[in-house]
Amino acid sequence: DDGYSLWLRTSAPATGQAAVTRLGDSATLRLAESELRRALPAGTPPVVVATAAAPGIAALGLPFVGLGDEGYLVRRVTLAGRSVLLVAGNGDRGTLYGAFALLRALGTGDRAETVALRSAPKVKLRVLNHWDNLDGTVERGYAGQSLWDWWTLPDFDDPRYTDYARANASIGINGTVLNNVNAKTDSLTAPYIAKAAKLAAVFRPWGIKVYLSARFSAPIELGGLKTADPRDPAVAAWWRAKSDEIYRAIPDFGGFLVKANSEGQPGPRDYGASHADGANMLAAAVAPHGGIVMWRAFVYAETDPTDRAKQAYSEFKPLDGRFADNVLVQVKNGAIDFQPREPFHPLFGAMPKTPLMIEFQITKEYLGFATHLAYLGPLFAETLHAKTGRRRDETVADVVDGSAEGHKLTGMAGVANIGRDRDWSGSTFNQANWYAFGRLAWDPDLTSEGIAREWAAQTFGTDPQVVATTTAMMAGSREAVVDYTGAFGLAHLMATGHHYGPGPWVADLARPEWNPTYYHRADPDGIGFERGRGGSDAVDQYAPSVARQLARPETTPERELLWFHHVRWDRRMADGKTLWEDLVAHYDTGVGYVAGMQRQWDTLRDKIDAERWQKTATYLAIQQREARWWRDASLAYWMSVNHRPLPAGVAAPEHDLAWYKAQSYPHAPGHTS
Ligand code: BDP
Repeated sequence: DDGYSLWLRTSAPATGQAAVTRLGDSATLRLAESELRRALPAGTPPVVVATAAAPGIAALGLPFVGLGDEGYLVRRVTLAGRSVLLVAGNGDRGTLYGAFALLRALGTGDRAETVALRSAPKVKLRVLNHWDNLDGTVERGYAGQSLWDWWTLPDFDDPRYTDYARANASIGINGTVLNNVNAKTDSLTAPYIAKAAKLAAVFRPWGIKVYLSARFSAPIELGGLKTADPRDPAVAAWWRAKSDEIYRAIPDFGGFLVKANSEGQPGPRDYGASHADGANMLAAAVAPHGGIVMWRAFVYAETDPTDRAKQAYSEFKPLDGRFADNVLVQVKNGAIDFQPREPFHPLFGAMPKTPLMIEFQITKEYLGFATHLAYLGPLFAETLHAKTGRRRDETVADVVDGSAEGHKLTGMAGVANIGRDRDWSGSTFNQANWYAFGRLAWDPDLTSEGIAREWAAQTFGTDPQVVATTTAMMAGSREAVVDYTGAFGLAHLMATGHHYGPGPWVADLARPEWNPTYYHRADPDGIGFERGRGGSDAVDQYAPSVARQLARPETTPERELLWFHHVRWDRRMADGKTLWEDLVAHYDTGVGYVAGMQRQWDTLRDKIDAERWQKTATYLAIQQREARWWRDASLAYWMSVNHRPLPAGVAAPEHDLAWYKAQSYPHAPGHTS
């Protein structure tokens, strides 16, 4: 088993298939029918696939109200005198999601006789962001080349495009941004619009819309204009015409994603205009077609290096209320950059008049690439379930799903970990992160444990030992990465360029906030970035109650201590040990967790097919070696700064600091191009 089937394993034997009847006809309903036919176990009661409007359904009096276009019901009903299992939504897409939900329920142990489901997505736009380049490489992608073969599109319809759409539909993803946020203008030229249109046609019946990352300077580069100033009528007219052209080819085109004035990308600030000016100009271009703009808040300017973590808030908070109705501001889960642990971004809850989309990174740029086993469900859920302090019990999820302010346009974006590797995501367990993103985008209140169980049962089968063991491995795996790369809220400690291994000593990069030393601020006495009131005062970007808690080290959760405070190495921690002792212990806990996963995986050797078992075992061995590398290199460096001995009984780093500093991996995967 090469992992190609993801969590969608066909269980129907060739004979004895369940009876599936379809009421109504559309490409999407036909897919719902065929998905059930291919996977329903023999012996399932007769199934009827329909929409609420089909003959005979309304008379059943089922609770379709509130399900919207995408929600579904699965119920045992009597239809024309027959007892059947009805799978139905108000619209075709709801029915398709219902079909997948039924298969998921059966695949995780529910019985067809008693199954009853009713669900609607809480978030409207559930979108993958592909950081895929037109040359086939993927920025920070660790699962091979891009799935999109731009060269042979639009002629060649690779069957993988359909399989991709099917997998996404099965977890409720309804949008995909095809190209990198570091965008090239070529993607907006006629040939590339035709290529995107082909993908849109393949994805459409699966309920997936296509979006494009737009390069803000395109009116200059493609249109021959002298400026891309959003206030210039010629610029606005160029984007209107470009949008009209796209919509002629892709009538249901979703809209644009924009990275502006960030890491060298052009944007409205180049002309003294604001992010709102830029976003609204593009929004006006797509509005007549029902399109939207996802405008990223990921900005940090060279001119203000005092605290990078404060910049997005400083720039965007004053713009609250100034964005057009069809704009979402897309905010990373944390204020810096997808680190193994970040406190939730202070913008969540701080821009009540603006729909904020949350952006997670599914690809593990800072969590060991494709090789390390790190289940991100806990990372996603930790942010979504964090309390903003703005209103009683308000969570980040409430802001994202619109319930906090009544926003109807809502969204969640995930930077995809999908590539051409046979197993799509570089490893079997990475598939779980794609899966978890989709499920949480559908319902941000789901638990990461529940999602892990669902995924494991569908991926490896319902054998209780397999499910228990794999989910136990997954449960603490992200925390293990936190531990062996740097606990207590340390962040941005990675080497330069490839972001793979450790580089806490790096201090010589051109901009201050590119250097790990900028973030950890270790000195002989202590470590951590002071963001309290005596420091950068980033804490006051949070709601007053949260800010009060974070302002002092004594009341800051230990897991975020060094993110918010510079404290002494010999500070007493909750467990009575010093910070230094505890930090060392966490490195060992992280390394030990990986060894534990190896032992757990060994017990499944006879229960999992050889190919998936072996690859995972090999990757765990790589992870074990590299966790040790992170630990040893980090400890060697911290000791060179604090001149403290290791606590008794702790193993010394294998090599000296110079050795770790000398390691370089210029050809590590996932580069920027
Ligand atoms: C950083 C990545 C960089 C991306 C950037 C972004 O290292 O490759 O372009 O995020 O989100 O984490 O735009």
